Amino acid sequence: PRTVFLKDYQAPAYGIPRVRLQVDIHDGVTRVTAGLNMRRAESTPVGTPLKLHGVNLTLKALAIDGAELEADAYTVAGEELVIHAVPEAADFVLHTEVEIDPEHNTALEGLYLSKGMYCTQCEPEGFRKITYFVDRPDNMALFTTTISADKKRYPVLLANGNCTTRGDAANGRHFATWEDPFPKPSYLFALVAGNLACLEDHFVTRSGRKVTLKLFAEQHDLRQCHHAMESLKASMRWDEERYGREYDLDIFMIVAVSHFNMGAMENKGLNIFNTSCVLAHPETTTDLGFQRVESVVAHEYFHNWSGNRVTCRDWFQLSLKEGFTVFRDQQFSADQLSASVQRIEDVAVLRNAQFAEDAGPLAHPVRPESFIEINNFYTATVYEKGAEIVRMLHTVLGEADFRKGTDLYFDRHDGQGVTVEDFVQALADASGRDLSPFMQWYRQPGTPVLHVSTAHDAVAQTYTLTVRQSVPAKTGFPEPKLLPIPVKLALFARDGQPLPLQLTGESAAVGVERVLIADQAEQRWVFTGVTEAPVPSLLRDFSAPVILDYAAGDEELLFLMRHDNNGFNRWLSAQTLFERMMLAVIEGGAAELPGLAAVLESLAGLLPGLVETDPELAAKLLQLPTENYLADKVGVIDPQRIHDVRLGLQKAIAKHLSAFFQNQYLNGHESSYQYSSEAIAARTWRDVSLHYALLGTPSFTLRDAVGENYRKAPHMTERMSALRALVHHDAPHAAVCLADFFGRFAKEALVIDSWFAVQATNPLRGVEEVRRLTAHSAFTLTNPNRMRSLLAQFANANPVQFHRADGAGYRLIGEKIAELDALNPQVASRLLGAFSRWKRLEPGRQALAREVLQGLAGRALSNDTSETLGRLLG
Ligand code: B3K
Ligand code: ZN
Repeated sequence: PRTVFLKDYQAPAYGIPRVRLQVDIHDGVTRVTAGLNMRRAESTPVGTPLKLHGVNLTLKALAIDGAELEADAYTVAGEELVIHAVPEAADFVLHTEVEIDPEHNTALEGLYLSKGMYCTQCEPEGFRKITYFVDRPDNMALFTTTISADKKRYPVLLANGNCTTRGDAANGRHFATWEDPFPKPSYLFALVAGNLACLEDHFVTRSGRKVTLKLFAEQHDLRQCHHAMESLKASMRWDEERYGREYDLDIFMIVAVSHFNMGAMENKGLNIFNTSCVLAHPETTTDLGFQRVESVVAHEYFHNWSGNRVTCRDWFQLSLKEGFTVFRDQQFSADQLSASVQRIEDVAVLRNAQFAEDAGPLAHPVRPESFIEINNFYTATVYEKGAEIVRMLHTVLGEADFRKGTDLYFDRHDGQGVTVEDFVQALADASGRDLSPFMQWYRQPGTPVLHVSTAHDAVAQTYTLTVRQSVPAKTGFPEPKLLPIPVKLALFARDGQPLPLQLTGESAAVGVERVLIADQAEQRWVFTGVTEAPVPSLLRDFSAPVILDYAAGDEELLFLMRHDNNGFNRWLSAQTLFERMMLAVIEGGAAELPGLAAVLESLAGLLPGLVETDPELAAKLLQLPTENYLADKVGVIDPQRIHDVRLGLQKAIAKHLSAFFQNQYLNGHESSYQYSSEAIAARTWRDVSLHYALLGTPSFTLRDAVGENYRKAPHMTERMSALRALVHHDAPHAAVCLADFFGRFAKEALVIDSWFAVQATNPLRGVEEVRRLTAHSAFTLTNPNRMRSLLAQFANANPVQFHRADGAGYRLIGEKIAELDALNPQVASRLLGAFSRWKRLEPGRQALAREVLQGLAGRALSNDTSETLGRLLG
């Protein structure tokens, strides 16, 4: 395996501006014929060998300008076809014919078969599994694609762009030709052949063009496609209004497939989606599922501009399109439902997944400098931290200048493959601001810590914030440098009112909320006219992806939890308080949770009112920092202890408010499903109150009610809430309900996934249960959704069982990774990430984990998995 370095970037020696592709699908073999218009780059000397990427291709014919190549004119070596005898003319035509085997493609990259339909996944380097090509994002080509297949079995034939011809052929076959008028990199190529039903609608763009919208799925899933269609139309409108981006083709298609490595893929005009990100229906899908469909549909749609019209020069720039597009989909989702809840959820993902990644052996900069397998870099860092960098730029510039900047970016670079520098430069040029210090955020890994201390001077009436920053140094990376950290803040008087903010040297106060940039090793901000010591509300809306180290008193945090007018910071204050209490016991050796009585009293005072005004915030406040999050805050991890202490705090809250939680659950009831922020808020609260009610002193009435609510649930959110409660609290009728659930939804693959997941995440049951489920007739490693629903859920979302002291959890997952790696390296490598904390485990577990990892290292593994393993062990 070869390491690729950003510093070695060179433009391609030969380009392919035009492609004519013919894909003939037959049982057992697919023939791909390509006519490639080649162009030698001006800087490439005449006679330079032509190198094309190709993997798992059987070469059948090769010709240049109509003349078949002699066997000694080329070599096929590894992942390359090298043609030695290249014409002198700058332009020539290369004809290739290859055979491929989609039926046995379990890696789900390139062309593969999913439940009887052919589909593709080409990002990042899958196109080379379809035909020989310059398979890199800086080669932009015009594509014409003809597909032929049996007409009865594959009546629907799709590719990018517009369908220009279709017709019948001999032997019951038919064909369709698609032309994409926009030049694109090969990673955005897609084709589909299958027996699919279609939901059709249309959208009129702001300039009055009518765009046909088609959503393809299996016939019986069609009724579950309406939410995705509504989400698509909302996204198209939103991108026009918020970013001035109009859709550019006459047709936009989404195809839902069951076997997919990721969520979805933004192929030009022909998005291919994991069914889990398309299908949604109240009977089968929870609120979380509905929200995921909405945000992924938006994300892929938004890529049409941030990714497709303007793309990446090379894969090191992946965050150019992903960070920006995640930021855009987060903004969109915030506009659809509740903005502060959206921010809480996004930050929870960031703090749980990305901070963990940045603190462990898989840490890398948002723009990596090197990789072996680029598939390993579709990470929380590239996506979520990348989005946070764009958010900081947005915060610093403000909406108007940010929009000027994105307009300039899209305009200036339309049709190009560009770099992160180009993006930041466009924002800088449009706003007249020097944003170059922000580039450092792309270059170094690690989560910065922002240390804040405060001092109030009653005589001078000043309030001083002293701000220091530190970034952990990481082996293998250069010494970290200072970063610009936007700190959005407010100061509250003890009566709960925000104070006007005036810094020394300013003639007047500038509002009650400000963004100040911390960009020095240490600096001071002195506010004047501050008569009494205020309560600082720092890092509002999480204005930077940093760890805030401010020794707030408990009473300050409780105050902010109750009075802050920034909903996000109310949540963050509660999280900080809970975290501190739990760590005092886990790490600090305290015998019991410090300050518990005051916290319980405060919650008792706060919750009844908050449930009336903002039930979702109430629910979020009670979702304690996760076990994995806490594990990242301690030196040596004892997963059992973390679990026990966290459960202890939950039980304390549950017992203190036992009657309240029970009443909340028993007095509420569920009716027909509405997708609105109010309805979701009510359901989320209902679920949380049920969980706490069962942890308190549940009455028989409550226990009966849960079973009853499971049975007569009007929608999946209610049914799943009840089922999870029964299973995770080991209720007597859990087994009966699980069996009922399986029978009821046996035909709904995504629901069966959740049936596996609810068992995999049960903290009371462990390895044996999961192992038993791997032998269930419905389980398979070849479908990534199903595999993840059991194994990834167990390894990542059931820490106390995965980390069982005898190492059985490690052995099970290790064994499955080995099996999976032979089928699908990409998802196997990702599953291995569950071991990212192994070096910080207490010695006993650490030794057991090491044994499993070393066992894997002794096997022949894919590049994907061996790169990840190397970093874990290294
Ligand atoms: N761009 C795709 C990523 C597919 C990569 C597969 N390894 C999904 C997305 O972020 O929109
Ligand atoms: Zn994306």
